[in-house]
Amino acid sequence: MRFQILFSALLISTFANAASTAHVVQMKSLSYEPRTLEVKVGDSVRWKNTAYTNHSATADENKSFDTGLIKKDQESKPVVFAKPGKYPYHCSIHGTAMAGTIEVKP
Ligand SMILES: [Cu+2]
Repeated sequence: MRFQILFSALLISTFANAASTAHVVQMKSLSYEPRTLEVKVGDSVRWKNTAYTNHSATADENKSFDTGLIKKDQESKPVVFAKPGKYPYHCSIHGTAMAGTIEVKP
């Protein structure tokens, strides 16, 4: 009986770890909301533009991800984060005035 409970708990936690979460960051007039988003390895992030002007989400380092320009009411394709670390990014139009970070936890 005790073993069964333990086994079920193990199964549940295995599934929980395997499931990835789909996050959405909003692009406002000159900011990302939330500015810093914490995700887990394997999670995906989409950027949705709720402002009037075009924005992108472009990784600072080597453009490791780049949504391209997203228009009002449109959203990017999902970007999957496979490695832990901090991924600062900015808007290719507005530069460092519009910046955010994705923090990927193991
Ligand atoms: Cu912008």
